[in-house]
Amino acid sequence: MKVLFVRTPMRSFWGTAPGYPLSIGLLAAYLRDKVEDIEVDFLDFEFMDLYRPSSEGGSRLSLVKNYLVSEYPRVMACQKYWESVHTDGSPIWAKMCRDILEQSPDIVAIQCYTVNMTSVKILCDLIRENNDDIKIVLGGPHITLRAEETITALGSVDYCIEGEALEALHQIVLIEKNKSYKNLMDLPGVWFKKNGQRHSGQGQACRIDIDALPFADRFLGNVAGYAPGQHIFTSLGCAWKCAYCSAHRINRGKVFFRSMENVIAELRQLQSQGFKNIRITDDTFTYSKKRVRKFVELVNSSGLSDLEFSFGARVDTIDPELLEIISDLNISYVSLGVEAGTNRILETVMNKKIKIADTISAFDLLNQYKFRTMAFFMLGNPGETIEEMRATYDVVPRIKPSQGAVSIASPLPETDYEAYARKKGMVFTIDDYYKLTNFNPFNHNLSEVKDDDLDRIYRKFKDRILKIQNKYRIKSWSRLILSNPGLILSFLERKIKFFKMFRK
Ligand code: B12
Ligand code: SF4
Repeated sequence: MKVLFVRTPMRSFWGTAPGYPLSIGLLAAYLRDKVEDIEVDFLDFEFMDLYRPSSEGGSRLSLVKNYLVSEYPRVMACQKYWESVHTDGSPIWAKMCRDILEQSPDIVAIQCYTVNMTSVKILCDLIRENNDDIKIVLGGPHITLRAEETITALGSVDYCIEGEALEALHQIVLIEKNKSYKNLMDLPGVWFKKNGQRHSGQGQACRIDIDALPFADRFLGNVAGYAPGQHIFTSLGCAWKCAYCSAHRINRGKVFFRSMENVIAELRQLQSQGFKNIRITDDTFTYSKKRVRKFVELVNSSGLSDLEFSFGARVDTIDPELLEIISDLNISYVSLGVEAGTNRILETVMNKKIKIADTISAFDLLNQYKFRTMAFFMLGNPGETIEEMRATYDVVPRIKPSQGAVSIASPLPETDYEAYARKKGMVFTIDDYYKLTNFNPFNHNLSEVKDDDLDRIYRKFKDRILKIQNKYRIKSWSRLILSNPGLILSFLERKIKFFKMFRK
């Protein structure tokens, strides 16, 4: 029995080195642990050489120039290419299908984020056109949010797993291995079709004991090309309910904590495997000071102090006591969602439960303690005016982040932003979910500002961020190269690969 995990490309369209997918590593390790005689593999199409006609992105030379002068033209060229492959019958899908069939899997398990869903549909239909026997299983955040819609819209798919997928996938593998269908209705969260009718097992599966899970497999697929570092979680889920985010829906508002001893055991394994940069994926790592203190103590007493960590925090969890605790940790940067510059957007529109004063005092403190920071901003929020966007723009020099990123708000499924978009007549389905990237001001503008104005502000914002970023990059590259000269080679390799994609 062979299970082939698949990820369709997304970030590679923008030339960003993708990270190794933690959830696929975990699912693979779980299956190997539970099922005898199983072969598990991973085809990561983020590493596909995407053929890009010069008419779509400009010549190689202009691209290099754009890359150096301003990020904006590059981002727009990439967005245009992304849109064209979803509408023009691009040959990349047939190539993916061939690559999958060449591996002769019994089950193809595809990871689904909303922005990938149009490509997932194209790919599943192609697999089915060419092969009747392979079972196709879908899982991931989009399926957790829209399982019924997906199984209804995708005739080619056999199973959709809503929510916690480890045990459900294990059971599907056993059923397919033993060719028996008797238990399907007993599987919580599993959607399937029988005799043309769709069915679902009872309810959504709950998270299982996370301390009992095997550690994620870190070596599936094309390991050499991934962005340096590995992801790890110490908790799953989020207790807040921000209007643009679906994290709280995915875990139904609950937060599941992993014991710090178990986290440390996995970190030891990562250290022994040669990983140094660790990114903690928790929605809010700083949720509990008590847990953070324990984490820092255990890292330092377990010979792990050479590891470098980055993590996400809410600005309202940053205070001097927390910063004293994490001062004993080797931190590359702390990520924070700044999002907007006015209390109206933060509180009324986003339901962030923070004020702009909280953001400013958090950054002042982080800067005072000399932590490097990564700030995330959003433009195009529901009902946002041009003055409110300006206020967000003006926050950047006030808080002085080390790095930043700006997105156009997108109405993701099951969020309040989606409800707002629908009221404005913007309804997205599987055929156009690809439009929901955070990079395009023209596809899903929820603000009061005209598309062209939003585009202009977005462009200015990107330039401002790029300036900060360049300063930061020079500093951190020098630091990295001094500590690991081999990295410069792998960086150059990645950049050469990226520019080659643009050659005719
Ligand atoms: C960490 C994280 C990232 C990391 C990924 C780290 C990594 N390399 O693994 C980074 C920063 C790279 C990232 C990027 C993006 N992310 Co993100 N991310 C998260 C976060 C915070 C945690 C995800 C996680 O790893 N959880 C731990 C794993 C074990 O649990 P899980 O993801 O729930 O997975 C379970 C099931 O979903 C399922 N499953 C997952 N994959 C698969 C695959 C198969 C085949 C099957 C059967 C099942 C299955 O099984 C798992 C075990 O039960 C979530 C928020 C959240 N709390 O869920 C957002 C979240 C998933 N991200 C989101 C988004 C939008 C993105 C981006 C599109 C952002 C962007 N504009 O670029 C990209 C897309 C990345 C991609 N396609 O490759 C959205 C997804 C919403 C949606 N409707 O699609 C979320 C929910 C946050 C939000 N804004 O609402 N992300
Ligand atoms: S934005 Fe952050 S704090 Fe808000 S709901 Fe999402 S994960 Fe939670």
